[in-house]
Order: sequence, then structure tokens, then C-alpha cells
Amino acid sequence: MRQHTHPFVPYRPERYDEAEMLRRGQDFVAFLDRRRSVRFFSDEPVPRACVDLAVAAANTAPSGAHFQPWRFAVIGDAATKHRIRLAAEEEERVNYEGGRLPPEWRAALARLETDADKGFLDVVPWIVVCFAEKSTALPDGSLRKNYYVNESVGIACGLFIAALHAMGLSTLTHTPNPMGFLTEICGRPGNERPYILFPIGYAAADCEVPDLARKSLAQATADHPGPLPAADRPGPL
Ligand code: IYR
Repeated sequence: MRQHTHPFVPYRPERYDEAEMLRRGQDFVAFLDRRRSVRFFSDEPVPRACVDLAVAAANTAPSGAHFQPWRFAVIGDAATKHRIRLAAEEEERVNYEGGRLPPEWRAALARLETDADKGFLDVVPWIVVCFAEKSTALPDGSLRKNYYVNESVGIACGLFIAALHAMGLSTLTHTPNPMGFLTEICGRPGNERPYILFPIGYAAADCEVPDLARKSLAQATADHPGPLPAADRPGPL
């Protein structure tokens, strides 16, 4: 028996035979590979319970020191969604039309056909803003520093996105820049900073997405002993 200074409990994750491991892995990849970021949403209502389940999924993420430095603000009222849209568009107009996005960045975005119009923020039934807590206020009033905040919150957001996909819902990893306005609109304290804004809903019946390909497995893998074959070398984005 190991000696512990703190409570530990047994953990026995599922095991599968190798054929079953591969089958499950393939199914999971196929499921994730069907996900796309969406900018054309339906205004059809989505149960709040679905959003709550996505937050519950995010809340399973590993985190630095298990400090779980995330907060998901859930917004469903039309007036607040509209305030967010107006503030996001104001910033994005400076980006797209005011020259704040450098030419290289604009060129990288061209094939996504994004612009300063964020009308989807009015259309979606839900907006969720993930906030990252650099520090957390403890019940005794003191501030506890959090560790690996970006890594932890990034993983949580990945699980959040996957959970929405599992429920047949769509979202967009939206980062209106700068997004300090979300702190005020969502009424969050100063120790939290807006991390990602997620419009959430069903994809519109006539939704389209850019015709993009994912990197091949070889391009995504770094354990090749020699240089990648030319065909597998990452090309220009
Ligand atoms: N935040 C802007 C610009 C933008 C930046 C990247 I990098 C994208 O992948 C997409 C958009 C916007 O939301 O339009």
C-alpha cells in the first residue's frame, strides 16, 4: 500500500481489447472530424440544459493544481446578446476597416470571409463567455494565484466545444479583439479575463462553411525520424 499524506481513492479506468480500442478511437475521430466552426446559425431555441451540460463537460478538464480557473457566463436574453454584438462589432470595425489587423493577418483570414458583421450574436439562442481566472477569490476574502491558466482554460474550452458537437449543436470559437468589454457586460470581477466567446445554437438550415482541409496525420505528428515526404510537409496556410 502506498502511503499518502492526503486522501487518495482507487481509480480503474475502462480497458478494452486492441480491436475495440481502435474501433472506439476511429469512431471518436470520425465524430470530431464532422465538427465545423459555424457562422450561420438558426434562431431556433435550444434548451438551457444543453448549455449546462456543455459547461459540465468543460468542468471535467484537468487544470493546474486542480484549481479549475474557468467561469462560463451564460447569456440568453436578447438585450444582453445585442449589447455584446454592438460592442464586438465596434471593435471588429477597427480591426477590419480601421486597419488594426495587419495585412498579413487580413490575408490569412480571407478564405474564411469574416468581416466586422457579427449578426450571429443576435441570432443564436445562447452566448457563453468563458472567463479565465488568473487568481481566485477564496471564501475568506484572500486571492489565490492559479497556475497554467491558459492551458487549463484552453482544455476546458475544447471539451466544451466537443460536448456541444455531441448534442448536435454548433458554435464558433469567437475572440472579438480586444474583448475587455465582456467583463463589464457580463458583470465579472477584475480577477477574471474574457477568454473565448461562444455563440451557440443549431447551424442554419442553409449553413455553409469554408472548404478547408485538416492537416494529415503525418503533418500533425512530430515523431518522424527524418524529414517529412514533400507531400506531407505542411504547406502555406
Ligand atoms: N477576431 C476577428 C478576426 C478573426 C481572427 C481570427 I485568427 C480568425 O480565425 C477569425 C477571425 C473576428 O472575429 O472577425
